[in-house]
Amino acid sequence: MAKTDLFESPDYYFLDELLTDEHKLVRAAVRDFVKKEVSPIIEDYAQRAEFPKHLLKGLGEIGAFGPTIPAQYGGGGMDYIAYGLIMQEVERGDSGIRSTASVQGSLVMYPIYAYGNEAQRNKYLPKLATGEMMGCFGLTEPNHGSNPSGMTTHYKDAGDHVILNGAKMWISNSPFADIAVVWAKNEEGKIKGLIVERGMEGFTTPETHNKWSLRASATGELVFDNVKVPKENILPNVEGLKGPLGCLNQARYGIAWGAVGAAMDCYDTALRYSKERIQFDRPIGGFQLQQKKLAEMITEITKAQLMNWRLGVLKSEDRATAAQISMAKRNSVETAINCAREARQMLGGMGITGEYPIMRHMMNLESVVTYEGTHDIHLLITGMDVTGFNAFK
Ligand code: TGC
Ligand code: FAD
Repeated sequence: MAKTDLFESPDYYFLDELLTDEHKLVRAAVRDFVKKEVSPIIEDYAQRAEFPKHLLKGLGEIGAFGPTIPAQYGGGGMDYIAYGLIMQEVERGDSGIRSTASVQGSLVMYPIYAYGNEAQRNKYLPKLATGEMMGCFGLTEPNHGSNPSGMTTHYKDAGDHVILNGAKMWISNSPFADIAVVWAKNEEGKIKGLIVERGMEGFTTPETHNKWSLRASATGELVFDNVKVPKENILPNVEGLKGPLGCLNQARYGIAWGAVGAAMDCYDTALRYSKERIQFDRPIGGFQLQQKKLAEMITEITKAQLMNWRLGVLKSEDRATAAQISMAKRNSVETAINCAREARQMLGGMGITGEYPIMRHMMNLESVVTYEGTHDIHLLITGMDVTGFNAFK
């Protein structure tokens, strides 16, 4: 049954005063889209473990694909606060839908824009911006997750094309993507990015089933069995791990905002419930233990909102460091998971049902805390940044 979305956005420190009119307009359009198109249907799609493909066109229309890519390539040409707000609002609806937008904008459009040539930009970016063409990003392999530098997917020169072999796993959007930005080693062992197109012989994308998390997002593998990739599909302007990691900076930034959106939804749901649910002849919001949960949630959400806003300013000025982005991604996801767990308890038995969004957010966030660098990896990045000692090697 379609659900009515009663969300009211928490803004305890009047952060709206820091936003421009344009930021507020962008946010309003996305919030409206989520209330009308995502919230009413997302629970059913998640229960059925199905990605709501019909949302792609609308996501393109609200500017969720490539908000910071210049308008001449079909992107939104917006700043990073606008990008963050879009991700916040989309993930308020569902982390899986935000995943699709993150992958498309930050992990497919960004590398084509930043590392591609003009022909590649013109061929792919406008269609990716509207959602007419969808992409995915292949970095992780069965034996190389946190340590992508060990990847074994590789290609060999064969004249006007290369021959690609290997496999990627845990790839968001892979089952329906038209193209994949794939990171693979050349004959010198250097990591390069290639655009692999659906239909190329030897390229398959089996879907991954039985997920308890991100059920409304399609995840799969990328398998390359002697795939002939034209040389014109190799991204010319980057080499080495800094290529994919540069894309991850963009996506991790979006997740920092997105996860706070999920936290805001959990808080808002629990706050409303606490005022309506009567036990011992009074609303449960009147009990100190429930107030403690709500007070701690809004405190942590407000801290994360402030961190995101400041990071957005630094990012728009091109001053945000990768380590600052890691800190925000890690902090926001932790905040969101803790809010989801507390909010779930506040709803008692109702908290485990699909009548409310909390359990879905909670399960989704178990992926969000793992992908784009695990909680541990981001902690070690902060540790390395502050001490100067590398704990990875
Ligand atoms: P390391 O030796 O430190 O660095 C290798 C080269 O990369 C440069 N670099 C960066 N460049 C840009 N941005 C960053 N964040 C960078 N971090 C490092 C570095 O300067 C060096 O450049 P150069 O020129 O000297 O070669 O690399 P390492 O092998 O020790 O690994 C470091 C580590 C562990 C931090 C990194 O590999 C890592 O972040 N691992 C986590 C892997 C990860 O996040 N995977 C994500 C896969 S994609 C995904 O999950 C999508 S989910 C999408 C969704 O559905 O929303
Ligand atoms: P591992 O690297 O095997 O880690 C296992 C555990 O060991 C973790 O707790 C980790 O923190 C810990 N660990 C590892 N190294 C260290 C260390 N040095 N010190 C301390 N602890 C350590 N990847 C893509 O390329 N594209 C995608 O679109 C994509 N989408 C995804 C969607 C979903 C739903 C999921 C779940 C994953 C997705 N991923 C994607 C993969 C994701 O990025 C990886 O799962 C993640 O990087 C972790 O790799 P791993 O699962 O192999 O875990």
